[in-house]
Amino acid sequence: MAESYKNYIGGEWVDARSGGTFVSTSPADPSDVLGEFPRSGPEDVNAAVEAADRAFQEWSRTPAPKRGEVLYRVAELIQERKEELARIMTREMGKVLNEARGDVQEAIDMGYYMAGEGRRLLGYTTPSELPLKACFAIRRPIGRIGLITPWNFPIAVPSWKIFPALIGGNTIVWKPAEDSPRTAYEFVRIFEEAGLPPGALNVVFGYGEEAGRPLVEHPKIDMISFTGSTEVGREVYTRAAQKLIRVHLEMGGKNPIIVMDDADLDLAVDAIVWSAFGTTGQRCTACSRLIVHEPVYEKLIEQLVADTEALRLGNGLEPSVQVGPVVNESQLRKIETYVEIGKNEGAKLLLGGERATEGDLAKGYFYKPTIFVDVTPEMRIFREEIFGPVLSVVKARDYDEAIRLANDTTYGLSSSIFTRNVNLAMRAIEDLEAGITYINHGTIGAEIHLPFGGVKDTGNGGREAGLAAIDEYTEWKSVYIDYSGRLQKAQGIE
Ligand code: UN1
Repeated sequence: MAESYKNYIGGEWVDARSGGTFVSTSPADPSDVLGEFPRSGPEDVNAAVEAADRAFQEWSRTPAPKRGEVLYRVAELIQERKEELARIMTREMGKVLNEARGDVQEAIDMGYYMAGEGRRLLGYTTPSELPLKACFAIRRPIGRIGLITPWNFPIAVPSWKIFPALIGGNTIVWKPAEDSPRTAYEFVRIFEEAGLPPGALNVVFGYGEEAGRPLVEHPKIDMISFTGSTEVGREVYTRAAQKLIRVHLEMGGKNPIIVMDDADLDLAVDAIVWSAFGTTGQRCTACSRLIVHEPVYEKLIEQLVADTEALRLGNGLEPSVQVGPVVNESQLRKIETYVEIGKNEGAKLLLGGERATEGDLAKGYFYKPTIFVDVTPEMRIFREEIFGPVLSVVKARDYDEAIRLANDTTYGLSSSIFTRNVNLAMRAIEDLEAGITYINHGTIGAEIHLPFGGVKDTGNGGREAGLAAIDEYTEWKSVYIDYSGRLQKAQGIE
């Protein structure tokens, strides 16, 4: 029997009103069950939003430095439980233990960072155009915020949203991905233990259509922050537009690495392997397009294939494993479909291109790291996000062509160039159309105190993490204090 877990609403642990449940299992071995979770619907979402609404008065009026103290305790507890959380994460969504630790570390970092923001939350003062009048701008909470988060960073990504939302004085209803509810549960327990007031953070488990959609549409939800596919994000945006609320979207990527002929090839290969096949290619920042300057093409590919072939697949709990399973069966099918599409489009499959089924791998959803060459920009494997261990390689004659190819995408999250030429590196920072550009580093590994997000169809203009997070989760109020004792009209009106 699977252990059963509940929603967290107004500080109480409760079942779904319908009594429905779903089960979370390990992608490395589906017989390993992580628990049974409430399959929430509109009534549960409504109860959670009402709880967030009731909690708002108190939490939003708690001085920000005091809110920060709660966040600080949360970060400390995550730190204490880092290993336990990482192990549950690896079991539940498959990423290798080392990477799961990194995922938890992002939450620790974000917790401390935003706890400190409680003593800043800086606004500004500025002179008035009139005498005897003061002006300043302050940050106010937005209200009740709905969060919808993915399974691929089941603690890090929620932490990028929850910590800044809380420090800003908002209350939250969170709908975590149905593929990583147990990890979400463990995370929420820590907020409870740290003494966050009831209702400030509520969690409803379940599916997008059943629980996510009513959250987006709920009249008392003042903002939605969503990380996931561009397809779903577009729907969230459209529905939320009816209510004219703020929507933060973090979506797909088709992130390129450019390797120029003067690059350190050993370094480039290490970075490509890490960016394309780390987290089994399931990062929104993963490198899925490699653009290689012709003179080093043969050499780079040879080395890349050798290193990729040597990667060890398996259960991420084993320390020597480098690549875990993909998250579930439907994701596995999607990858298989794209590999067939790539072959039919005429790309040349150099490596992988099939499930890995040796020994224990047969139990789980393992897919061999896959490399396609002779890819052209029209091909779907060059254009569409696969979210798996599939890398498409193209050749470029020179820097300008490499940039053109890199930018020939509807996405714009991360990007990278390997070159020792400082002029080219600086030009690439200007030329690459992306929210993140790395020089001599792969496309993954963003740090939490810098803005994170992308251009084009990757987002809708916002950024999370860094100082940008404070802007996302607060609203500006401008204040004018006239101490002249007479009616002074602005804009010089007599
Ligand atoms: C994501 O894939 O949704 O930059 C987030 C990175 C990580 C975060 C990825 N720090 O790869």
